[in-house]
This record gives sequence, C-alpha cells and structure tokens, in this order.
Amino acid sequence: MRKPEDFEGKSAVKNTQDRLTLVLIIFLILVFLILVIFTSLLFVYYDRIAKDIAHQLNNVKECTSQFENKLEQHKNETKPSCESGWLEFDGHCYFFSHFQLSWTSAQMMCLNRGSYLVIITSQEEQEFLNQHINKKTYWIGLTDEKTEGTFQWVDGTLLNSPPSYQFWNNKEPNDYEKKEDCAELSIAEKWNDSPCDKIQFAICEKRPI
Ligand code: GN1
Ligand code: CA
Ligand code: CA
Repeated sequence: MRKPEDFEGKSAVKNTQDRLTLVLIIFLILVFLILVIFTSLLFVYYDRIAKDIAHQLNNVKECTSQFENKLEQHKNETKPSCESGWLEFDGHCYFFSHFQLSWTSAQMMCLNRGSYLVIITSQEEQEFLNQHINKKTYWIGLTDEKTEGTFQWVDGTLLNSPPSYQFWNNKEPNDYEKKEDCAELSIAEKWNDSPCDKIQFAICEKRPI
C-alpha cells in the first residue's frame, strides 16, 4: 500500500521537472530568437557595407572614365597636325609640290611656306617619301654647290656627318658634265645629283605648329 505522502512527493518532483522543461524551452526559444535577430542584424550590416563598396566602386569607375576622357581630349588638342595639303610623318609635315621649278626657286617656295626642302635623316623617312613620289622626280634639300663633292643639307649639316643616311642611286653622285650640284629623289626611289636649274617638283618639310 502506498502512502498519500508518496503521491505528493512524486507529483512535486513532476511539477519541478515540468517547470524546468518549460524554463529550458523558453530559454531555447529566447536563444533562437536572439540568434535570428543577431543574424538579421549582421545581414543588414553586411548588405549595407556591400552596397557602400559597390557605390564607391562606381565612383572610382566614373572618375577613371572622366580622367580617360580628359586625357584623350588633351591628347587630341595637343596632337600636332599638318595643315591641309601636307602629309604627316613622324611628327613632321611634308608638301609634295604639284608644280615644277628650279632647286633655288624650290627652296624659296618652301621658305615662303614656313618650311625647307626636305632633309632626310632615316630609312623610314626615305621610305615614307618613296610611297608618295608617284613616279615623279622631286628636289630634296641637299646640295654640293658650296664645295664640289661635299654634299650638305639645307640646314648646314654635312651629309657625311654621322649618323649618315644616304640613299644614292648606283654610281651617284657623278656630277655629270660637271654641272650637277643639287640632289633629287628620282623615279628610281633613290637620290641623284642633277643640274640645279632643272625644272621639276619639290618636297618641303616642316614641323607642325
Ligand atoms: C643620267 O639615266 P638618267 O637620265 O636617269 C645619269 C645621272 C645624271 C642624269 C642627268 C647612270 O640619269 O647621273 O644626273 O642623267 N645617270 C647615269 O640628266 O649616268
Ligand atoms: Ca656636284
Ligand atoms: Ca647625277
């Protein structure tokens, strides 16, 4: 036979267990809620940071693009360009005359145009000129009028002073009949000395303004 105190004792233990379980459940729910709130706050915080970074990145991109545009504009504004009728090569402008004249008149004509008879100082320049002579012969700014056999460019540079680029045709200069003191770029795409009073085309060269 069980005593009534036994029942009371067991019921008290059960009540305590139920209460503990309830407290535990409430505690777990609270922990869960705190975790949910904390995670949500973290999410909101990182989302804001991500948006902020994206915004900054956009700003940087915009600044870069504006800088590139300004740079391009500056390049275009400062880029040397040749006036109409002149061809540009390696920062210089070239005029291929469409009329014929003596070497001295050609030099005057170039001076009047703010230029000089072409001075050739590289293989590339020679090749550029050859691309435009169109099977015609042109005066260039080279002469041995001052001292026979000593060719000099119109700026006073001696042809033989290094680095000396020379594109004479075979057996030229030959001072044919002792009458040839002015150099031409001939149809053969090479140089020849010729009589200075010969009438032919001319190439002027100048630096762009
Ligand atoms: C000769 O052959 P041609 O006319 O292109 C001469 C040149 C003289 C030129 C005078 C190999 O050239 O040196 O300057 O006549 N070429 C040769 O017109 O003698
Ligand atoms: Ca000569
Ligand atoms: Ca000659």
